[in-house]
Order: sequence, then C-alpha cells, then structure tokens
Amino acid sequence: MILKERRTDVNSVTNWNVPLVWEGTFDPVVIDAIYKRMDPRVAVIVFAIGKYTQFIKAFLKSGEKYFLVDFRVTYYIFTDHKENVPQVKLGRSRNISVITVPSAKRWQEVVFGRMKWATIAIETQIVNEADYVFMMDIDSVFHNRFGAESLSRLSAVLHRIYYKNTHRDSFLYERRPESTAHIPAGKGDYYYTAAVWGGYVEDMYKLVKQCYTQAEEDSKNNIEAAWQEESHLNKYLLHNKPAKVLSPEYLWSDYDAVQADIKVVRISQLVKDYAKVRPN
Ligand code: UD2
Repeated sequence: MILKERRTDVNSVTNWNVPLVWEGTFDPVVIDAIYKRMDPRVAVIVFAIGKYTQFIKAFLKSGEKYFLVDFRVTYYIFTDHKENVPQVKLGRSRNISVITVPSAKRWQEVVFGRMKWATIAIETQIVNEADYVFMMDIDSVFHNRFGAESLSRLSAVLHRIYYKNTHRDSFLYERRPESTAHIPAGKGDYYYTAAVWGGYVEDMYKLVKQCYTQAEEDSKNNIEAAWQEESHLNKYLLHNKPAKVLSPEYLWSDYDAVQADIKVVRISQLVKDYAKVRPN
C-alpha cells in the first residue's frame, strides 16, 4: 500500500508528541524496510498455565502468518504443562522456547506472576537473546498484519473500552492510596491494556521489575490492585510515557462489535468460558 493521504479521522499523535499508530497513518513497506535493516531479535512472552495451553496452537499459527513476518522472532512459552505445548511449523529464523513455571491456584496469581517470571527470565536469559520483547495474552488470535510499526522503546495499546473516552477519571485505574498502583483523580493519559505491550529488552525489564516489586509490596500490605498487573502497568506508563501508543487495532476482542474507526483488527481476544478455563 502506498500512503496517498494521511488519515485525519483519528488522532495520530499523543500530547507528548509520539506516534499513535492507526491503519492509514504509516506505510508498512517503508517501515518494515527501516527496521529490517537493523534485523532485530524479537521475543514474545506468553503464559499458558493450566487449561490455557489449549490456546497456544491458534496463537502461534496465526502469529506465523501475521506477526513481524520475515523478522527474527522467538516465542517464549511459560507453562506448567510443557507436554501440552503443540508442534507448530514455524517460518525461517523463528523459534519456540518453553520455560517451566509453577501452577497457580488463582488466576490472579497467574496474571501477577507474569511480571515476576518475566523479570527473572529477562534477567537470566532473554536479555542475551532479544532486542525487543512483547508480552501478550495467549487466548488471542492474529487476524492481520502486526508489523514493525509496533516497535519502539516502549509501546502500549489503548484499551478498546476506553479509547474514545476522554474523561480520565472514569478509567479503571487503582484509586486506593494504600496501593502502590494508585493513580489519583485528575491524573492519567490513557487506559492501556495489559494484554499486549512491548519495547526494548532493557526498558521492558525495568517495567516488569518495577511492577513485580510494587505488587510484592502491596501483597505485604494485604492489598491487591483492582485490575491486577494491568493497574501496575498503567501506573508505570503514566510516569514513564510510551514511545509509541498503538490503537485498539492491536488488541480487539471477539466480545465486541468492531467500531467504524477500527479499519483493521490485528489481534482479537477469543470468547472464553471463564468458569471452564480458570482455576478459580
Ligand atoms: C482479566 C480480567 C481483568 C484483568 C486482567 C488482568 C475479567 C473479565 N477480566 O482479563 O479484570 O484483571 O485479566 O490482565 O476477569 N493465564 C493463564 N492461565 C490462567 C489464567 C491466565 O495462562 O489460568 C494467562 C494467559 O496468558 C491469559 C492471560 O494470563 O491470556 C490473561 O488472563 P485472562 O485471559 O484470564 O484475562 P482477561 O484478559 O480475560
């Protein structure tokens, strides 16, 4: 696609002057060629604990079709059931690395645990193997190109429920001052989803480590942030602004009708029976 006209129906820059990425605001051929010259190694961290291993196959198969095609990608699958990791045919320069982590009794433990296990794995292994890291939910499928336009020092995705909402006080931030994830009324930029985000390995390490440390501190004080690791992610990103903000094209949901300004759904979360897939 040659970009003839830049889209004007959506805001494509944040108020700290970084791109807000929408279909029609970039040329995919040009941007892929720029990043391809650097030939970055990209790590994708996904968790598949308990029954969530059933989602691995569709995630990987669709990722191979649409995620940073022709780039060097390693999927790091964190699981308590490595025997349930399916064989999926991968493209050239693409790999899978399985990392064993303990099972959990509560789903909240799993989602908080993502910050802990990612901190440990980046520190001990991934820092030597990747330039960029993405964290993604496994219960989702790629439907369209997710390319180099998503890469930056720190990239975060607007939550599909709140992207049209300019009243920051209605965002689901943690509001209790007792929690380290607390964001006071009147503060905030956007509400970001914890289901897709990424950045340079060093910046991602700082982020996951801080969120992990904060969650530990909360736990000592017997408090759990309202939206678990998503609350901590939002707190971090308020004080450490993303270098790119990605539109909800980068994480939509099969639960919701696609809105007129979403020209392309790049990843969509699957509809799932929470009672059947979660441990509690
Ligand atoms: C849930 C919560 C939301 C918020 C968010 C935290 C609802 C309706 N939504 O959204 O409130 O707390 O999570 O991110 O409750 N996973 C496993 N095994 C499990 C549970 C989770 O592997 O037993 C992994 C898996 O990679 C999954 C991810 O954690 O994709 C997120 O968990 P989810 O899909 O249950 O969370 P989600 O997006 O429905």
